[in-house]
Amino acid sequence: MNLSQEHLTVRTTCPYCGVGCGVRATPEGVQKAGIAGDTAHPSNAGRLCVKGSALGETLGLEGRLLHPQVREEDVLRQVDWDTALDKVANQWRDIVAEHGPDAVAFYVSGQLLTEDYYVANKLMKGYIGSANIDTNSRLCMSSAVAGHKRAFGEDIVPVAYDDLELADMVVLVGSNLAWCHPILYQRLSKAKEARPGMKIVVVDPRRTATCELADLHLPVKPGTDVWLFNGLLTYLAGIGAVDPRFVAAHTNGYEEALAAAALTPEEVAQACRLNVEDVLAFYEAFAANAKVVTGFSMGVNQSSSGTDKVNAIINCHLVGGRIGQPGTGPFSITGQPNAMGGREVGGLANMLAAHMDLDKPAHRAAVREFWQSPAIADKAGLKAVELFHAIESGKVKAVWIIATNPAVSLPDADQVRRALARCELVVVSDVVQDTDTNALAHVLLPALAWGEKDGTVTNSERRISRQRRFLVAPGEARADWQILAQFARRLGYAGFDYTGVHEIFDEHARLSAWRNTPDELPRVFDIGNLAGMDRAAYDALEPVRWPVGKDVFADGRFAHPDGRARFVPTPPRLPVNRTDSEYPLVLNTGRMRDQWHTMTRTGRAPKLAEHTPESFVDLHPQDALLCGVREGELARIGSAWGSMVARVRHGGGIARGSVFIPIHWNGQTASDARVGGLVNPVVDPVSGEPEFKHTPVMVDRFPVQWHGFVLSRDALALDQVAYWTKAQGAGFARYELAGRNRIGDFSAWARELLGVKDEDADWLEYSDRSAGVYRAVHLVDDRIVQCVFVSPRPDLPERAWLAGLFANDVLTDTERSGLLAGRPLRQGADAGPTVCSCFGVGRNTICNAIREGELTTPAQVTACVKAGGNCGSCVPEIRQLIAVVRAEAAETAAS
Ligand SMILES: Nc1nc2c(c(=O)[nH]1)N[C@H]1C(S)=C(S)[C@@H](COP(=O)(O)OP(=O)(O)OC[C@H]3O[C@@H](n4cnc5c(=O)[nH]c(N)nc54)[C@H](O)[C@@H]3O)O[C@H]1N2
Ligand SMILES: Nc1nc2c(c(=O)[nH]1)N[C@H]1C(S)=C(S)[C@@H](COP(=O)(O)OP(=O)(O)OC[C@H]3O[C@@H](n4cnc5c(=O)[nH]c(N)nc54)[C@H](O)[C@@H]3O)O[C@H]1N2
Ligand code: SF4
Ligand SMILES: [Mo]
Repeated sequence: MNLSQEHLTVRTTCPYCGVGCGVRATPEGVQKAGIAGDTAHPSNAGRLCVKGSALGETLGLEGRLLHPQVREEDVLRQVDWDTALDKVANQWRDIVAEHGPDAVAFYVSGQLLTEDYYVANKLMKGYIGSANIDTNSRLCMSSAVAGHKRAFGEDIVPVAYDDLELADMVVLVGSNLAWCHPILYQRLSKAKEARPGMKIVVVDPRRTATCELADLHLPVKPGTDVWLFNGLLTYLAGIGAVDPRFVAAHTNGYEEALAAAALTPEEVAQACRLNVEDVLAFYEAFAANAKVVTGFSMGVNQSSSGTDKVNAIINCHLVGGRIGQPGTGPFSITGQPNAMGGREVGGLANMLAAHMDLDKPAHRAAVREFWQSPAIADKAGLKAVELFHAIESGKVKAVWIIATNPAVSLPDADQVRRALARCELVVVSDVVQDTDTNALAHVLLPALAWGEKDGTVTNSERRISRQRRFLVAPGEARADWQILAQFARRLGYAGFDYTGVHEIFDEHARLSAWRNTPDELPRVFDIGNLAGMDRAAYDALEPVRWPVGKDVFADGRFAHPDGRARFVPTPPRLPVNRTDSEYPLVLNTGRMRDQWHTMTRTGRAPKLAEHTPESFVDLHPQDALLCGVREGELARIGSAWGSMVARVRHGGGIARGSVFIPIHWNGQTASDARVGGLVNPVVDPVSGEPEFKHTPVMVDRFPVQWHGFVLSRDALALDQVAYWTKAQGAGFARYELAGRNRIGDFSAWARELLGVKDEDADWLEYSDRSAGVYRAVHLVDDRIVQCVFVSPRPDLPERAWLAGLFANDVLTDTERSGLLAGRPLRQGADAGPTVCSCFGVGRNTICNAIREGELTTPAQVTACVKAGGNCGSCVPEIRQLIAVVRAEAAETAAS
C-alpha cells in the first residue's frame, strides 16, 4: 500500500461472525479493496481469521443482484424501483385490507445492520400493526434470549471477551470456537499459553478442532446437556460449593431448581454416555475455580430443550455467585454479526423494541407514544417455523424476506419451498442474483452489500461498532433501510422520513432511554448517551460497549422487578424425535472453518473453497460398515422429511450412532446436498428454536457407474449428471461429478460435457475403456482451459496440482508431461489438500516439513513453511498433523 492509498483506508467491521472484528479496508479501484485487521479495534486488535482476511476476494460484481426484478409468467424481468415498490405496496395493502395485518409478514436476519432492523421492526409492529416479523435469529439465538429473560429478567449477556482471558476455567458447551469464532479462540489460546494452569473443558459430541485446546473433552450423548449441568448443580450443593450470601440476597427459586436437578455423577455419566471419572473431573474443577466462564453456542441453543440447557448452565453460575465479576459468567456466543443488535431493536416476533416486552401493556404504550404510531402490535407474531407453516396453509399471504435464505437454512426446507411456491406475494431483498430462495420470489430487490452500506452492529460482548462504506453503490442497489422507508411511505405512513442512517441510530438510542428510569420502565439496555450524534459524530463513533461505562450485574442486581435472578427448574428431557430401526443414526449439522452459511459470499473466494470443496457426511467407520458405505464414495442420507447425497468421510471425531453434515451446500452449489431438507422441524417449546442438531436419519449407498472431476474456466451445463458439486477456484470452477449412466464413447461424452466443438482443439486424452478410466485435457495456446478425469472408483488424482496450473499462462514441458497423470512427474511436488488457506499450504508440504525437521509445535511449522502464520485458523489442524506424524514416527521406531 502506498501513501496516497493509506488516507483512503476506512475502518469498518467484518460482516461474518459475532466476534465483530474491526477491519481496515483500502479501496483499490472499482469494487476492490485491500483488507487488514484493525489494530485499534478492541475485539480483535488487528487479527482477522481466514474468512475475514479473504473479504477482498468476495467483492466484485459477478453474480450480484443489481436491479429490481418482477416475475412475469415465471420469468424475472428487470423493472425500475417505482414499478417494483408500487407492485409490492399495492398487493400488500390489498391483502391487509381484506385479511388484516396478520396476513403479511417480514422474515429478516441477524445480518442486517441495526438501523435496517430498527426500521423493519418499527414498520411492522407500530404501523402495519402486526408482530409478524421474525428473524433467522430464531434459528440461532432465541433459546439464549429466552433463557436470559427467564433467569435475569432481560436479555443480557453478562460477559466480555476480556473475561475469557481472565478466567481460570473456561467451559465451552456446544461451541466449535476454533472454526466459528476463530479470533475469540485465538485470544483464549494465547491466554492459556500465558497461563497454562487455565483449565479448558469442551462439551461436544464431536471431537472438534476446538478440542485441541482442551484439558478435558466431554463427548456428551447428543441432547443430554441438561443432565450434565443438573448433575453439576447437585454436586456443587452436595459439597457445599454454594455462595449462601449471594443465593439469599440476589436470587429466587434455588430449592425448586435443586430439587428438579437431583442426579448423581453416576446417573449423569449414564444419561450422557460419559465416563464417571470425566464427569467428576469436570465437577471438581468447576467447584475449585472461582473464575469460570461457560461459553455456549448452537450445541446448546438449537435443541428442543435449548432454553432449559441455557438455564441449567446459568443455574450453576448463580449458585456460586459466578456472575457479574471479572473472569466469570455464562457467555452466550452470538452467531451472526448483528445477532445482538437485532435483539436490541426487538426484531423477534415476541419482542417489542429497546428491550421492552410485547406482552406488557405499559411497554406497548410507551413504545407507541415514542413512535407516535397509528398502531402497536398487541400479541406475539408467528415464529419462523410457524410462520412458514402459516404461509403454506394460506393464512399468511405475503412475505418479505430480507438478508436470509430460508429455502436452505430452515428445518424441513422442502416445506419452505412448498410454502413459498404457494404464497401470493414473495418479496426478497438480497445482494446476489441466484439463491434457492430468490428462485421462488415474485419480486427481487437489490440491496447494498458489505462495503457499500453504512450502519452499526453489536457483537457478542455488547460492543457497538460502525460498519462503514468504502465502495460506491453498484447498479441500482439501495440500503435495506431505504427500501423499507420508501415502501412505508408508499403505504402512507409518516415516521420514515430519515435523511440518513445516523437519524435512525439516534432514534434507536433515544428509545432505549425512553421512560428508562428505576420508577418507570427500567431496562439495562440503555444507550441514551449515544443519542444526539450528527452525521459527523456518528461517522466517527468508536467501538463502544453498552451500557456505556457501567458493569452488568456487578452489584448482584438483576432485571426482574425484585432485582433478583431466578433459578429455573430444568427437569431433563430427551430430544423429541429419536432413532429407531428405520432411522438409526442421529444427524448433527454445523459449520466448516472457511464457509459462511449458504455460501453466497464466501463461496466466491477461491482461497476459501480449497479447505472443503465438497459437502460430506462424516460417520464412524463401524457405522459406515453397517450401512454398507465406504470412505470416499457417495451415500444417500434420508430422514422422515427428505434426503440428500454426500461423500462419505471419517475422521471428524464422531462417536458411533451420529453423523455430521455441514450446513453450507445448497441448490446453487450442489445437485443434492441441502441438509435443511432432512432436518426435523421440532422446536423448543419456550423459544421456538429448531432442533438442528438432532434428526434421526439413515445412511445408504448411492451407487454410481463413474466418478469424475472437471476443472474448467467456463461454467458447465450439468442437467445430465446424477451428482455434481461446484467450487470456485482461481480463474476456474471445480466440479466433482458422478453418474449413473454407462458412458459408451468417452471422447464424445467429454467433448459434449465441456462444450468443445472444435475437432482440431488441442485435446490430450488417455482412455482405458475396459477399466472405465478416462482423462482429457483441453489446451488453448499452451494454456490449460479444461480437464476432465473419470474412473469407476473415487480413486482420482488430487486436484491441487492441476488447479495450480490454471494460474499459468503457458505450461512448461514438464507440466505438460504430467497433465494426464494429474500430478507432477517429479516426486514430492504435490502439496496435497489445502490446510492453510491464507498461504495455500497443503497437507503433504506440512507433513513433510514436520517429518524432516522433526517439528513439534505449530510455531515451528509456521517458521518452516509459513502455514498458520497469518490468520491462525488452521493452527488446530496443524497441531493435529504434528500429532499424527509423531505417532507414525513412534510406530516406525517401535517396529
Ligand atoms: N466458519 C463459520 N463461522 C461461523 C458461521 C459460519 O457459517 N461459518 N456462522 C456463524 C453463526 S450464525 C453461528 S450461529 C455460529 C455457530 O457456532 P457454533 O455453535 O460453534 O457452531 P456449530 O457448528 O453450529 O455447532 C457447534 C457444535 O455443537 C455441537 N453439538 C451438537 N449437538 C450437541 C449437543 O447436544 N450438545 C452439545 N454440547 N454440543 C452439541 C456440534 O457437534 C458442533 O461442534 O457460528 C458463526 N460463525
Ligand atoms: N441444518 C442447520 N440449519 C441451520 C443451522 C444449523 O446449525 N444447522 N444454523 C442456523 C443459523 S444459527 C443461522 S444464523 C442460519 C443462517 O442462515 P441464512 O441467514 O439463511 O444464511 P445466509 O447464507 O447467511 O443468508 C444471508 C442472505 O442474505 C444475503 N445478504 C448478505 N448481505 C445482505 C445485505 O446487506 N442485505 C440483504 N438484503 N441481503 C444480504 C446473502 O446473499 C444471503 O442470501 O442458518 C440456520 N440454519
Ligand atoms: S473471527 Fe473472523 S469471521 Fe468472525 S468477525 Fe473476526 S474476522 Fe470476521
Ligand atoms: Mo446463527
